[in-house]
Amino acid sequence: MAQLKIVFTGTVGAGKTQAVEALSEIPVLKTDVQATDEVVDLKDSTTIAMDYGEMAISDGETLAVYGTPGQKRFAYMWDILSRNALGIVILVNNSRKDPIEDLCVYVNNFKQHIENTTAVFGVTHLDKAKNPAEEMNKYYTFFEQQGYHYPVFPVDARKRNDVNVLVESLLAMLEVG
Ligand SMILES: Nc1nc2c(ncn2[C@@H]2O[C@H](COP(=O)(O)OP(=O)(O)OP(=O)(O)O)[C@@H](O)[C@H]2O)c(=O)[nH]1
Ligand SMILES: [Mg+2]
Repeated sequence: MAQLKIVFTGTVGAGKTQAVEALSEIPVLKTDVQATDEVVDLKDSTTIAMDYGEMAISDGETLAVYGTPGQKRFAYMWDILSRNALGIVILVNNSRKDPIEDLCVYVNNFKQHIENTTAVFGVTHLDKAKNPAEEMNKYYTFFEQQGYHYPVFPVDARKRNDVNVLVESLLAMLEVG
């Protein structure tokens, strides 16, 4: 039987590895190495190939949860990991200089996969903002302007409940679809 899988993608430091760790019921297979170049200012390690975890969903089925690398130099993994995924979760690090531009990079790169399946969006690092609700408004407005009918949620990738909302929402959309 084909593996049921979803894929977390998005910018460097958005919390993809953290999200897979928050969700997974098995020890996460990680390919993080010590960060170099511009990533070093953000955090100690970065994903070079993938994160892999698993979680139980309804009917005793297992959902495979993959995280992609964020860095564009490892972008060849994006397509490989997304093949046959049920849907894509895009995480956006709101504390970066231009998170909407970041978001566009991933929407464009995963366009085909998103069109063939579906997507949900999670905005992370909102706790660093003075007014998180106001920050969220810029995403809602942007989605409306673009005609994107995808859910977008404020999330903290360190919190399982937050990340689970993304997964539940993606699975619910697939059932409806
Ligand atoms: N303050 C804060 N920290 C967060 C939030 N979400 C994630 N983090 C932290 O931000 C860092 C994100 O790191 P990773 O999970 O390695 O990010 P990644 O998206 O896998 O990054 P790459 O693999 O390098 O592309 C971790 O230290 C998380 O604990 C959030 O909402 N707020
Ligand atoms: Mg990572």
